[in-house]
Amino acid sequence: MKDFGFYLVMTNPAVGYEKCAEAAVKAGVKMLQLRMKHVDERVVAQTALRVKAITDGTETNFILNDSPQLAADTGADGVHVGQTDMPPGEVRRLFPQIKIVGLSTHNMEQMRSAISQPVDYVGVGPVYATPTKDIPDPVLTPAGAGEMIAAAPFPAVAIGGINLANLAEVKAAGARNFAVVREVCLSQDPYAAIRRLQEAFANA
Ligand code: 3NM
Repeated sequence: MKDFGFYLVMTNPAVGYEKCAEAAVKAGVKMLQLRMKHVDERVVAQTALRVKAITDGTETNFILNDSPQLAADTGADGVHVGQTDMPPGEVRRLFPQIKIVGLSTHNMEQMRSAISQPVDYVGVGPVYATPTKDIPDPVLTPAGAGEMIAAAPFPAVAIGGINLANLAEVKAAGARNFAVVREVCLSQDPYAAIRRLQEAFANA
């Protein structure tokens, strides 16, 4: 898989999941993740089907967080798993119809392990402190994230506490892809928030 630049992770968008997904598609975002925590599986499935309807036939890949089964059931383009979810090799074996498999990594040891697994991309975080995760891993700092990114033979996505103000520092550390939750999901105008981030990253 090629580098994709900006990756939007949707958790509780201020304007709702559908409007936020529409903004991402309009802005040409290549990777869009649905990340609903502490929500009934039926609600996740319903929301996933609505997001999929919005991304279908566009250049936006729809990635579901955590659950390979639900990703397969809803026809998502991909699934993103964490270190305690189903391992990527098992996802590939059980759900060959899922095109894209991503894995979170939080330190160099996990990156080394990811390199021996059938993943399309990895998350690298948290670059900065973030309240978005219930139990965040230790902060990597841009330099620490940069070392992990340099070791990755596939796209690596910097995540955690990234915003317009620190984006240039993240790029300078070696990130070619980055993801945010709050910087877009807290906005009443997600399209404008996405465009600002895309432009700032391109110009950094
Ligand atoms: N994963 P925000 S940090 C979903 O370290 C997620 O893997 C992380 O949210 C990791 O952009 C994180 O609001 C939260 O800080 C990112």
